[in-house]
Amino acid sequence: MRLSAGTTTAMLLSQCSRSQPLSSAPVSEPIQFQTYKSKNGLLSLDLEAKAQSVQLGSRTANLLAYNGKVPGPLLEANAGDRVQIRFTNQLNQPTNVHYHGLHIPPTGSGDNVFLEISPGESHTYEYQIPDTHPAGTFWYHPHKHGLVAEQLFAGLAGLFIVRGELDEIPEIKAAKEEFLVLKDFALDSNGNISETGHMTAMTGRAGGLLTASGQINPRMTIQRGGLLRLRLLNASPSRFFRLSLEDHPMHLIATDGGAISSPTELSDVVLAPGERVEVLVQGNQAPNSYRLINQPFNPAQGGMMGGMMSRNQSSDSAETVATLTYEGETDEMPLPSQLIAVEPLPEPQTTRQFTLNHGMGGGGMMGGGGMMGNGMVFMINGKAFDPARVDTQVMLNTVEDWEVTNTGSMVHPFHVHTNKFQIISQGGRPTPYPTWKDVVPVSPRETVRIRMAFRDYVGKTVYHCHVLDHEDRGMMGILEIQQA
Ligand SMILES: [Cu+2]
Repeated sequence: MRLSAGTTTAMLLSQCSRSQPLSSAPVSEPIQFQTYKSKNGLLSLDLEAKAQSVQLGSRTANLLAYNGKVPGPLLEANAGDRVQIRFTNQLNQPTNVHYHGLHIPPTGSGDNVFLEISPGESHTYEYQIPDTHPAGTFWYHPHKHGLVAEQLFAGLAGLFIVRGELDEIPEIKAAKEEFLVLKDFALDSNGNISETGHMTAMTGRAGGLLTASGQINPRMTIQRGGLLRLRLLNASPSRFFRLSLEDHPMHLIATDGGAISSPTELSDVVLAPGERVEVLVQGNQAPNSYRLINQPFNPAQGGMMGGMMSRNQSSDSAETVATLTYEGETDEMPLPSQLIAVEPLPEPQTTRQFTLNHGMGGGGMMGGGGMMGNGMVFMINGKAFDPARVDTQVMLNTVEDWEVTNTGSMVHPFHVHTNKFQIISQGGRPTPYPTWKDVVPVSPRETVRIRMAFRDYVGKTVYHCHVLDHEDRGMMGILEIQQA
């Protein structure tokens, strides 16, 4: 799969990274979250989206926040719990809340992205997390079509942790836990979100200020001999991250949809927008400081777009996103040998094709002179999103393969709501072992084959590109899951 392919690139990168400038802000305070946990099987809270002044390092930033925090509060529930979120929209534009990665109903007051909550209005989200739901790192963010990139870029995102079987594995239970919400910002001299310029039509908005859980280069600690469980979320609307931790390999234990079968050692991790991983780090080095480094990563491949993307993302040098320091000592904790078995999905009944591309509004495909235009439209199978059209109908309790082909010039991270999937092959290479995913980056000229079982819920949901400017400009389709 992609992660192991990334390892090879990482070895090349680590060779060139030594000659590359590395910028590090001073190490700041440890990460602190406002946390809401479920009690007696119920996670209940008020959640408000509102404009808010927030401190980002030395800058005061005028952002949009959930409950005054950027990132929003950390929500934590167990498989089987009920969730009640009394949401109020105090923004000056419509919004809603998407529960990214959760396997819950896409309809009613569940993970319903067709809801539109007007300024000043409230809505109570109410649903049950199934008993069989995997433990994992999920998140919530706005999903009102046309405004998603703008609202997420301004700060509206938070973690939603589901606890379960993975958390009960003794080595994992004993590990210290850190939550890194990786997010870029672009601020003008007044601390307002800057105009992101004409290129965002193409590449998606990105900024040069990199934050980890709302801080710049926060301190994380590990005990000598101990284990650190790092949960990483890329909550940026279009920026990719390529992360490595100095002198410490990362041991992958979970992908988007939960645990993998056994830990896999990685020298670096690539995260497309929307993706998550969980890794274990062993405190087996000298008790110094070690930087978690983001290498510049260019998601556009080849040609002219490559140069444009790197300028737009203004990250020509590697940057420290967090710093690991040693504190205290413990008896040496081993890595777990087994996690949660991931069974391959059964053979599909149906195979479908999806083509990702872009063009100019009004029909003509993009020409050399047209690519700066604001009329850029992003499409799936030649069609831009239409809320009144069902693009794909599937039957409940069936398995399908989707072949997603990118005929455009930028990477498109393909995301499906409601049901997670397994990557069968990528660019013709079979995936070495199954993992649970809900976002997969599809490179230009590449086909990715994913396999999905439609379980438990009927109704309309969506699939889309997680470069959210692309989604807002049409790269989304409606999936209807029908009762057999
Ligand atoms: Cu895209």
